[in-house]
Amino acid sequence: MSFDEAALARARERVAGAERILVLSGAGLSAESGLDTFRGAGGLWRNHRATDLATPEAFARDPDLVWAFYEARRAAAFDVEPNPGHHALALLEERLGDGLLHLTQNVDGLIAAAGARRALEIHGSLRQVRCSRGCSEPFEDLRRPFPHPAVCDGCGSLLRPAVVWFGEGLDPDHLDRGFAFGARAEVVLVVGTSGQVEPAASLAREAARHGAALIDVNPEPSLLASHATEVLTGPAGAVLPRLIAT
Ligand code: BJW
Repeated sequence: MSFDEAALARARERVAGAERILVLSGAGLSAESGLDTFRGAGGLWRNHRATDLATPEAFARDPDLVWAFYEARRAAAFDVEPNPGHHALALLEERLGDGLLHLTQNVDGLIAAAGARRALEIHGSLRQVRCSRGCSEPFEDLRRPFPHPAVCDGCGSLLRPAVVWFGEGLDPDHLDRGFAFGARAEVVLVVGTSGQVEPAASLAREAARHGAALIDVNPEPSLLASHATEVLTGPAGAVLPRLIAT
């Protein structure tokens, strides 16, 4: 870990003094649980272009390929445990109650497994599937392997993972809540995201624009670091427990 202790002390003071904290997390939060991130060395996209796997067009073209990718992701996510970074964020939620809003881009369910009850999964969940035509609500299906091809009871269209692909809108309620909360947050804590994907990154940037101190926890520089009040260069599992310690 290479951040300086003074930066950690300043960030800890901001977190301890804040009544409203917006958290934006990404794949790096789950890296220490053993899950791959998307970009960078060893990332999930290393053998494929994102557009070959994570778009509705890709699913329409080759549902078997897309399901094979998600089958592997589901198997990995269902087999791992939350790490100290997830537990620290769950503890912070318990401490702040309605004063904390956690928007996670992660689809692995690990923040809930750590005991956090109210994190919003803004890119969906690997634990759920849904009708690819959108005729009904997503529902939980943890079967392994998922019996693809399986079809929607309502309309007979293929079932797909209930995640948000490129070109698809996020839940407007999640966005409204995120932007509204961020506009009045004192701290926006950004953990384990490259900040390359929109509109997730804007949720953090907008909070900072409205005056929140942005604290970025990441072993590598992220696109959000230039907006940061404090950059804590290190892995979430090591940094977060110290950041929230009282
Ligand atoms: C650690 C660590 C450790 C490692 N501890 N850290 C504005 C401008 C330009 C483009 C757009 C725009 N608005 C919308 C777009 C288009 C597009 C987009 O963002 N494109 C960009 C790539 C340019 N966005 C969309 O299409 C979104 N929809 C939308 O906006 O709808 C309206 C609209 C449509 C079309 C046009 C305009 C508007 C939807 C985005 C959905 C993203 N979906 C995915 C897949 C989800 C399902 C799945 O999981 O398979 O979500 S893509 C993938 O990226 C996944 C992630 O949630 C997301 C973010 O990645 P994340 O979490 O940041 O991971 P990495 O790998 O990038 O970074 C990991 C970080 O962790 C690194 O920095 C490491 O250093 C760090 N790290 N170890 C802490 N131990």
